[in-house]
Formats: sequence, C-alpha cells, structure tokens
Amino acid sequence: MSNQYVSPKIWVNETSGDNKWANINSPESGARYDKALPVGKHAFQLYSLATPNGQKVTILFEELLALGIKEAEYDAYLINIGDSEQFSSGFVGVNPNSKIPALLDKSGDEDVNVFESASILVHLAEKFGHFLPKDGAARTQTFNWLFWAQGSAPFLGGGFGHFYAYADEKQEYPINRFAMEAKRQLDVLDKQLAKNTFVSGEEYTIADIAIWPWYGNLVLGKLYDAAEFLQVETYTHVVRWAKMIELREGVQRGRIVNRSSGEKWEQLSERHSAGDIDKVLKLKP
Ligand SMILES: N[C@@H](CCC(=O)N[C@@H](CS)C(=O)NCC(=O)O)C(=O)O
Repeated sequence: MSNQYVSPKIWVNETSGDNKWANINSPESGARYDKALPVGKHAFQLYSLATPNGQKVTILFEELLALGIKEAEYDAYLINIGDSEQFSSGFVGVNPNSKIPALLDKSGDEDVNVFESASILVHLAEKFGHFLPKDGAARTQTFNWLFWAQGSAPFLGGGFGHFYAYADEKQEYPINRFAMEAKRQLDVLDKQLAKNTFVSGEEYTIADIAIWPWYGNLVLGKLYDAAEFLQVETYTHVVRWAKMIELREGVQRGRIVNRSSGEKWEQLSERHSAGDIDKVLKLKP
C-alpha cells in the first residue's frame, strides 16, 4: 500500500487541515475561555445547533407544544460549534463533553443540566408523559431503537459523513468502510419499517424523533449530498416513513430552530416563542 502511515511510539497532536472541523479538535476537554451562557424567561434553556443531534430536541419540544403543553415552552440559543462556542465556561458547565445539544431544566426547585441528546429526549418525554410508552414491551422497543440510534449514528456522521463530505481529501478505504456500514444500517431500518408504521411499533415515539434527523434526512437527500451514492431510494420503507414524519407540524417547526444555513424559510438562529417560528415559516414559497 502506498503512503502508508507509520505510527510513532507515542501519539502527538500534529493534526491540521483545511476541513471544516480541523480547528476545533483537541485532545483536551474542558473550558477554553470564560463566558456565561444567556438565559431567557422560560423554564427550559436549550443551547444547540440544528445538526441532526440538535434537531432531535427541538422537534420533541415542538411536538410537545403541538399537543398544547404550555409548560414545554423553551428558549433555544445558537451554539456555533465552528466558532468554538461549545468550549465556553458556561457551556461546559451544562455539558462537560462540549457537544450540542445541552439543556438546562429550570422547572424544578433546583436547576438540572441535561446532556446527550437521548438523555434529553428521555428527560422531557418522562417529564411530560408523551412519546415514551409507560411500560411493557413497547417501552423496551422504544429504548432498543433509541439506543440503536445513539450507537449507530456516529458511524453515519463521524464515519461516513466525515470521510465522504468533510475530510480534506476523499480516501477509498474509510469511505468504503463507512458507506458499507451506513447501507447496512439503512437495511436494518428498512426491514423494521416494512413490518411497523413507526420505528418501534405502531406508536410515534422518541425513537422516531432520534432516528429521523439522521436517517430520515439522509433518505430525503438532505444529508451529505449522498442520496445517489448510497442509492437511498432503494430503502422504500425508510423513504415512506421519512416522508410521513417530515409532514408532522412538530417536525416542520423543530427542524428549523437553531439553523443558520439553507433557505431563508428554514433558518431561525434563536427561538424564544412560537411566533419566532411562525415568522420564518411564513417565508416558505
Ligand atoms: N452523543 C452526542 C453527540 C453530540 C454531538 O456529536 N454533537 C456535535 C454536533 S452534531 C458537536 O457538538 N460537535 C462539536 C465538537 O465536537 O466540538 C449526543 O447525542 O448528544
């Protein structure tokens, strides 16, 4: 094999590159500078960005609000990860892992910081009693698929997406490896959705909310510009499900929150009221 990497005895941080994310990487965790986070008037303060991991949480908030649950009102602040805002002392105080999404729940006697998107989904679903079956097999199935999403999506995002769409140069070995895995995961989902209306059964749950922003966006051609490469239209059951979920009001509203790219009608950097979303969606042609 040409250009083979020979690893030194001890790894040192000499990575550099032009790709989008090279400048934010470091082997050290923790705050890099002092800055408090803004705090709005609602009980829930979300610090996020509309990547698939961020969309999961804003979709759940908007689904809860669509049910008429006023207590689920939230302020959503944009964390620009390309500008290292996830390394402020304030953000690290809410999520020591410096990754969006991060939530501060101020609804109780004591503030609770919640991080990891799945933990946030479970926290809110349990608090409001929706989108997570209370017991039995349906609850276990929801957790099966929620944890499946958390374990699988890093191969799609950090693996396939990184090497196919973000890396400085296209390399055959990692793209082959992760395209294979992304397609295998789509096939798993496709078989599950051939037998069920929603991912974990006949009920719309936080498993759908966790999986749609990744695999739904992927098969709808909205992730990594990889629809043709991965032949996403062959996963017909995933496509059927993705289109059905996309039509939901909560999804239409949640997917644009903390989004700072794309069309004008899908960009809302901060959300403090329902009206903020209404104003942007009105621009849709
Ligand atoms: N397992 C985490 C993953 C979160 C994550 O990877 N967030 C990315 C954006 S999608 C991030 O904040 N990256 C910033 C960084 O790595 O510094 C979750 O589900 O919440």
